[in-house]
Parts: sequence; C-alpha cells; structure tokens
Amino acid sequence: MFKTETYIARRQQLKQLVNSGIILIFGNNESPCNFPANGYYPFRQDSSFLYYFGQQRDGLVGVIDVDNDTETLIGDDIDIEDIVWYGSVESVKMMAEQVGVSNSAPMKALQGICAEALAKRRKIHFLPPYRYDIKLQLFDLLGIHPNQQKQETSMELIRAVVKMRSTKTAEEVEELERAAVIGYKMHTTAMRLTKPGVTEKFIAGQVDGTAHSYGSMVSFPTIFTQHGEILHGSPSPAPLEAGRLVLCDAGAETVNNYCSDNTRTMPVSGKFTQRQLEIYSIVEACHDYALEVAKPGVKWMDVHFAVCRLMTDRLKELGLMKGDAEEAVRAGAHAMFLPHGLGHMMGMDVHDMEALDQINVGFDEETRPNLEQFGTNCLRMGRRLEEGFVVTDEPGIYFIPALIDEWKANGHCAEFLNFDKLETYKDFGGIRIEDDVLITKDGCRFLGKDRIPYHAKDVEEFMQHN
Ligand SMILES: [Mn+2]
Repeated sequence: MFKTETYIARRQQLKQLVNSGIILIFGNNESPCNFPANGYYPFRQDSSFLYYFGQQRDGLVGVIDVDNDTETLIGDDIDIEDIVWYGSVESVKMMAEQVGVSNSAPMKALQGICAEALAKRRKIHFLPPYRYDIKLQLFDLLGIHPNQQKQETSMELIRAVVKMRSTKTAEEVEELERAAVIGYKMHTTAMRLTKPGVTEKFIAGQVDGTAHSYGSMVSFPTIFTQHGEILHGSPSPAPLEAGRLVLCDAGAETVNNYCSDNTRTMPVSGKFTQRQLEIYSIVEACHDYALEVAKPGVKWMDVHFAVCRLMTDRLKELGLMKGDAEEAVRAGAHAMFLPHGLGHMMGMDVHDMEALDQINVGFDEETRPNLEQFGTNCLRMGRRLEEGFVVTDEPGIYFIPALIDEWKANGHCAEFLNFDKLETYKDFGGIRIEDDVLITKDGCRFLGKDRIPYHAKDVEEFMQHN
C-alpha cells in the first residue's frame, strides 16, 4: 500500500473530475474455483478499487459522495468463525482510517445509501462490472439488469479514472520497476531451463512459481510454447525439440499489483539457425525502432505503423513481401506477419484498465480505432503519448499456416505477398520480443534495472553459460 496521503489526494482529484452525484467503486469478492470455499488463488482485488481505496480484502465497496464531500468504506467485519480459520484481520473502520476515509459502515448500509440517492434522483456513478457477483449486487442495489449495466455505467467516471490511472506517478513507476525485476527473474529462469526434452508445462510452471515467490501472482496466464504463431498459446505437455523456437510471454504482479509484461523467443538448442536469425533480427530492429519514435505528443498508432513499414521493408529483402512498403501497410498486408498492435497501456492491469473498455483507454476523440481492417482492428492503443504513460513495445513476426492458406486462396494482398516463399515458412512458428516502456519528458525508456537478454547474440550467450 502507498502512504495514506496518496489515496486521499487521488479521491480528491476524482471528486474534482466528477461533477456531482455518488460514486460507487466495487472491490472484488472471493471467486470460487470448483467449490465455494476453494477460491481462485490468490485473491485479486479490483484495480480501480485498489487505486482509490488501497485495501486488499474481499467484500468491500468504496462510496464517494461528491456533493456532500463524504467518503465511506463499506464492508462487514469478519466474525469469530473466520478468525478461527483465517486469523484476525483489521476492522473495516481501521482499514478506512489507513487510507484516510472518515466513515465506515456494514454492507447492509449500502442498500439504504443507494435507495436514498435513487429517491432523490441523484446520479449514481459506477464502472463497468466484469464479475457476475458484482453484476447481481448492482442489480439488487440499483435495479439495473446485468444486460443493461454496461450502457448505464458512467462515462464521466470512466473518463476520470482513465485520465488519472494513465499517468504513472513516481511511486507507481517504482512499483513497476519492482515488477520488472520479478519479470527478469521469470524470463531468465525460462532461458536457463530451456533445452531439448524439457516440457513446455514444466518450464511455464517454474516461471509462474517465480512470480508467486517474489510478488503476488502472474499478471496474466503465462504463454510458453513452441507454437509462437498462436498468439495466446498455452503451455502444453509436449517436450521441447531441438531446432525449434520457443516463445515465452510472461509477467508478474508485485504485492501491490503493479505488472510487468515481457516476451522473449529462444532457440531450444541454444543457437538460432540462419533462417531463424533472419526473422529474429527484423523483430529485434522493430523492437528497438519503436524506442526511437515514441515520445510525448506522438500518436502510438503512428509508432505502430512506422514499425510496420520497417518490418515490410525488411521482409521485402527476404523476398517474403514485395511492392511499395507504404502501400502494403496501407492495404494491411503486413498483418499476415503482425496481426496485432505494437503494444498496450500497462499499470495495475497488464492491459491497463481494459475493464473500462479499450476504446476509452487507448483512443480518444482525435484517434479512433479502425475496426474494419484485419490486424489494425486489434490495436489496443492509438492515442498520443504523454509523459508518465507506460506502454508495451511488442512487435512480432508469425507464420500462421491457416492464415497463409486463407489469404492465398482468396488472393488477399497478393500484390504484396510472396505466397510461394510463405509456404516454406509454415513450420517456422513465431517470434515476439516485448518490453515495457515509460514515456519520459522528451522520449522514453525501458522499465527494469537489467535487460532480459534479447539481442540474438546475448540470448545465445546467456543460454550457453547458464
Ligand atoms: Mn503485452
């Protein structure tokens, strides 16, 4: 938890950004895995609740009355039975004090607060719920059916939260740096263990364990797969095979739930083949190029397309693409290789604030998403960068057999793609290199004290010596 003043100041700012009414910020409840008392472990608090109310316990709701300038932490104190099983925890009153909230009340008080506000036709602001128990709770409190809740959420509150959470303060950057340190340990663990015969699942388990050992959990399910061309492929029980590539996309959350998100792609045998090296060096160049372009005022979408043009130029040299690079990118031909965006915001959520809807986070009035073009429609972020933003820089090149077949069959972007050559890459897999970038006053920098090896030579050297 940060110091009390941080939470007071954040709520103060929120009250200035939201004109009037009552703001409800729901914390999460324990979520059952296979029976009620066996919850998903560890408990994950809602990030916006954490941002404004800081407390990690389940079953809490923060209430901010903007017009009367009062704040209340709602929740039930635990009883003796819970104390017997789980140990005692602080009272809700004490938890409220720790984050500078003057009032606390039991959960049953929330119904009264909402009923009174509804009777007076006051605006009740809430964020889009993403857990079903909270949807039911909202239904009980406000009478809004779960199907209608998304459209009844407060855009005013969403905009305020996005505005505040997008810019990371110094104390948040420190947390992100801590997450990066755990990320380094995760990825070097994977590099150390990667060799023929070891299973994907075994290494993924060790990577996950590293996150749990030093922080609170993984920031998303670990991707560790020889099928790097499957963007979110899960680790399988298959043993690693010499000659193939293996892709590791993994991140940690600190105990305060700030995230890291990195990707490395390694040769199972410890040495890249010439063909792998050719593709790898393009991704490497794209990864580094993004850093040259990204700075405050530049649209992330423009960084994305600058990288796409560089990738296209380099793929032309290999004979995989052809024609005018500018036109090829405009036609979306590069999406054969890079069907996703260059990166996304990162913070307390690995896809930061995605629960508030990506269009509200990564885009604005000026920069709208292109939902028509394959690949471009996957951009999670397009808007102009600002100092304090944290984004991921994650170019990749993938050879997806089904996509090659489909585009070849219907001649899609045929003037920019060399399908005969593509055929010979169907067994290649995929390569992605990802790091987390902090936008600074006049440029940007990587997060993390030590770089996880990513230059081809460094990866090979690390694997040889560890
Ligand atoms: Mn990512």
